Amino acid sequence: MPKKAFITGITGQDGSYLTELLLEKGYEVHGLVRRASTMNRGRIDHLNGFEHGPDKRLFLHYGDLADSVSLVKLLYALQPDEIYNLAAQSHVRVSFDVPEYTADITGVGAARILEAIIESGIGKKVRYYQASSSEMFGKVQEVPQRETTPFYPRSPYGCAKVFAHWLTVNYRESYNLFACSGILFNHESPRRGESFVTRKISLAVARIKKGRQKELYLGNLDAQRDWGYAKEYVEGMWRMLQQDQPDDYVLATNETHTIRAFLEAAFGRVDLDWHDYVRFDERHLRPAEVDLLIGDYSKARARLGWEPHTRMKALAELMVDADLAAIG
Ligand code: NDP
Ligand code: GDR
Repeated sequence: MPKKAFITGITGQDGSYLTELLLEKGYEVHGLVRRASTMNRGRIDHLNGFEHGPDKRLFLHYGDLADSVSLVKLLYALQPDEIYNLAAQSHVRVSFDVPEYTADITGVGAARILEAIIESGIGKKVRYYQASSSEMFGKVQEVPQRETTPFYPRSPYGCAKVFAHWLTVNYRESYNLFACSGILFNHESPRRGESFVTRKISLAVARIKKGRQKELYLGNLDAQRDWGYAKEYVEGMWRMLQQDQPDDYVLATNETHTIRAFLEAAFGRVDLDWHDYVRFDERHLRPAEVDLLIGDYSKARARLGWEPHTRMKALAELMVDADLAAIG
């Protein structure tokens, strides 16, 4: 019998890479999808051979992290071996506009799925992954940030993730659940949502180069981020659930760069000077900013044998190349 995984957020950046990885490993993959007025499956469309063909191992189920009963019913019916909770309102700036909604989905959503695990009776055998975030570190307390660094979130999103993170620890300790949190630093790819800064930049570079865009409006260029490649990070998620004991792990590159440095690398890829195109728009500023993120992934290296391979410049270049190719 193939192992069975259930993924919330399967239509997102990480969900799509994780689905590819698990299908490659022979898993049967079940994903939770939201109903939307336009199709939201662009990132997993290329896998639809696994939905219909002879090797049918990908199954999509309508549901929502806001709907507890559907989660209990699904988990009871599926009896998965592994659950990856990747769904979230994941945009930090937007979380200031919709704090209650962000708390409900990004925070309480994790409570709903953890309770669904207990209620459906699968708690003894299932392994659970929670998508925690470096955004929980927020205001700098320690550099580089590691598993033991105190949290000081700076956004409704960060606060919601702290709630979900501690609840995961609590269910592990209260119910002996095999529950892990991956505290992942920013990870990007050609599948990154277009409103996150790296993808916004790579897409603009491609459009500017092809004469389809003139300017790029951004906010704070001084923030420093530890950017890795999403495809490599989903491997770390999977490895966490294959250990003998559940635990929490930081995944990062241990390098940090400003938004300016990313601009330099992305525009440099097509021999343009970003100063000629980038303009300031205060709408992209946040009421409170996270100034500096740099992660220490030594625990993941030692226990999981996990290493990042793609650093910022290579990442910027592969994203620009992908957007140039997609524009044609
Ligand atoms: P995305 O924003 O690309 O994907 C989010 C996913 O959640 C989408 O599939 C989305 O569905 C789904 N979703 C949103 N709201 C609901 C809901 N109410 N019910 C069910 N599904 C919902 O995020 P990423 O792939 O980048 O990130 C994955 C997870 O990891 C998120 O929890 C994020 O907060 C966290 N994280 C991400 C990091 C990063 O750098 N990428 C770093 C650290 C943590 P739809 O397609 O319909 O919108
Ligand atoms: P972040 O990523 O907030 O770190 O959260 P984002 O790419 O949105 O911002 C990174 C930094 O860039 C600055 N910035 C801008 N950001 C956006 N989105 N748009 C702009 O125009 C812009 N101009 C400057 C921001 O101020 C910030 O400092 C991401 C998300 O994936 C979270 O879900 C995840 O948990 C964290 O990474 C780790």
